[in-house]
Amino acid sequence: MIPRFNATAFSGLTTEMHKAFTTNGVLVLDELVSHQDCDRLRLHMNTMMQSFDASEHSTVFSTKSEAHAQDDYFLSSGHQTRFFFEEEAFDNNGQLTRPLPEAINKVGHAMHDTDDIFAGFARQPAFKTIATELGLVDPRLAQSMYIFKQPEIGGEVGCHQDATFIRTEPNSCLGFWVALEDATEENGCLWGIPGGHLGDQPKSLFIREGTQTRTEVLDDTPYEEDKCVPLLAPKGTVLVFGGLLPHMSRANRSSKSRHAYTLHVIDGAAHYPENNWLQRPASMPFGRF
Ligand SMILES: O=C(O)CCC(=O)C(=O)O
Repeated sequence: MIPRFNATAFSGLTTEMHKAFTTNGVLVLDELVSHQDCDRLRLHMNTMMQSFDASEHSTVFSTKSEAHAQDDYFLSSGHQTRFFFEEEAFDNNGQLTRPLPEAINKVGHAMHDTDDIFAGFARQPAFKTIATELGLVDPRLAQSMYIFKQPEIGGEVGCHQDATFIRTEPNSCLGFWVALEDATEENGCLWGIPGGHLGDQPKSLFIREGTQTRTEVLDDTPYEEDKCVPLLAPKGTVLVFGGLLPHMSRANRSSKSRHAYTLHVIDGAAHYPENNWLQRPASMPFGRF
């Protein structure tokens, strides 16, 4: 069983926390984020949605397909705040089947730099401490997402490793997944394979070539999904996991949403290849905490 730690008064990783991360590849920190902060982020996202005009962009995003990857909208989202829809949010005529706030899949990938509220949240001292104590010499904020996992239509996210999408040499990708609402099996919590992070490279690489992307498979053995365990995350819990941890989430067919905020950090001391999909303009390098 994956241990859980109460992190209300977090001041640094304990030996037990270190051990849990090293052994399982994921650290479960309950109450690291206050309920007030969770509510503040949700409220702010609600305001952001009100100024978004869906008719201008109808990119349908699905992690099951790579069709999205061909789209400039996605490839240029690494330094902007962009909105992506649930796959089932549109009918056959391309019309939204529900109000915008219930149709969005996620917002990404640079709110931690483009928006004051998200910038402040992402730069909270606890995240920096964790990144540093887990060995990142020069932690840099690379990517963030607000994930809605909408009631009834929240799509599944297939098993993957984040180091497929955010590569450094050597691997240094570290994810912070923050439950802004209770994440349960019912509403599509994250699942992970304890100990599945122990290889030295991801099974595949998501490679950018100009305006195109492709996936290069390094190891075609399937993920051992039967070994996945639910990573239950009550509101305020933060899951910390490295780029090699295989993880996934199932579709949300329940009536409850499952909002989450994710931040991915890399080590500025490692090499960030130019064929990563997420490329920043020279004027906007990955920032520090
Ligand atoms: O929140 C989810 O359902 C999936 C998120 C995820 O896989 C990720 O952040 O890498």
